Amino acid sequence: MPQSNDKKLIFSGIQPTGTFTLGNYIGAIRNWGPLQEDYNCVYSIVDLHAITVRQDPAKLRQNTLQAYALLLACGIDPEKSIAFIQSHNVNHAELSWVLACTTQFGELSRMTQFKDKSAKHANDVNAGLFTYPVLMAADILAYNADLVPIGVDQKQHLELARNIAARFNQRYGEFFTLPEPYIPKTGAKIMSLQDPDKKMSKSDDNPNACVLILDDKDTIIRKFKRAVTDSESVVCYGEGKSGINNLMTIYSAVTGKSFDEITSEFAGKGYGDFKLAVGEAVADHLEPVRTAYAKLIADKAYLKDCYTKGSESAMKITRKVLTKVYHKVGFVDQR
Ligand code: AQP
Repeated sequence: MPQSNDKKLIFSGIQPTGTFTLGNYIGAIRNWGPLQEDYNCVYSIVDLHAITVRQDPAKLRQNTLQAYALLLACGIDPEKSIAFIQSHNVNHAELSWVLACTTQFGELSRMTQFKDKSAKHANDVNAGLFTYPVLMAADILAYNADLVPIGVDQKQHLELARNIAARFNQRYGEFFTLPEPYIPKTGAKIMSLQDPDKKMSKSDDNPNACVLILDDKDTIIRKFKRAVTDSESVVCYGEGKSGINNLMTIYSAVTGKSFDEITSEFAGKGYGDFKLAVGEAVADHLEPVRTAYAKLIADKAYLKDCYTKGSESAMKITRKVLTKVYHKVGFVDQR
């Protein structure tokens, strides 16, 4: 995985909390592949983040391997990018501790994801859930990343990472690059098919709320047919039409058509025709990912080779950064 000195560095991660949704795909992961040509890219399956919510250990291991295979199936080339599993690089957790000591309790209390997730998991509001954004800052700053491709839901966490970096620089001297968010123009927030005012999430309890990128064609079409819309029947983008707006965003993201083109295409047709067309377009778009995934997941030795090499490369970059950080904060040099 050649990393060139004259290219900017990109870091992004995704949690192995289940099969990726269409939201994860459109908002984040499908944008990662094309970036490999112009940037040094580091992509991680962030399993340390996943345990902020209770996980079944056997299932987590299985989900992590699946997520890694999906990463490659979605176009991440381990020869071009560093693709690794977060827990294989201890430097993330180590840097996280130092950064936690430059993060304020009040800042973390304002994070909307913490508020949402602590409400959803009221019987397990653990310290990891609270400090999640510090670990995310460490993920990014450990590479001095310039850009972080994310969906809109992670924007607040990225702003916090910038604040943490700026505070560290102010205390200890300029060191960390302030990372910029890289948010797609279309599809930065794909909404639930059953509650279009809520984002589509892997961990949604309602299986009809999200399309998983490994769902087969019939399942995808069925989920779109059941998608919640409004009582009108005109396919056009507008206020109070969050269900249709979401379906138009999805259709636009997979076909490249503009909203005006979509409205013309379905003029005089009802929502039923539109939902079917969205389902078919999404299923066809995801077909190559499903095929590539089936091949990759059957070759565990290849996957192991890729994630082992990935973590070795990731460790090399981040150890250098961490050594400098330790020196800056006043720890005695090891050698
Ligand atoms: N609905 C979405 N629309 C657009 N982008 C999204 N992302 C997540 N959901 C949507 C983006 O996907 C990347 C990886 O996210 P993650 O798995 O690390 O965490 P998340 O944001 O918490 O995603 P989920 O699916 O909602 O996971 P769970 O249910 O486990 O919490 C990020 O760049 C995110 O912005």
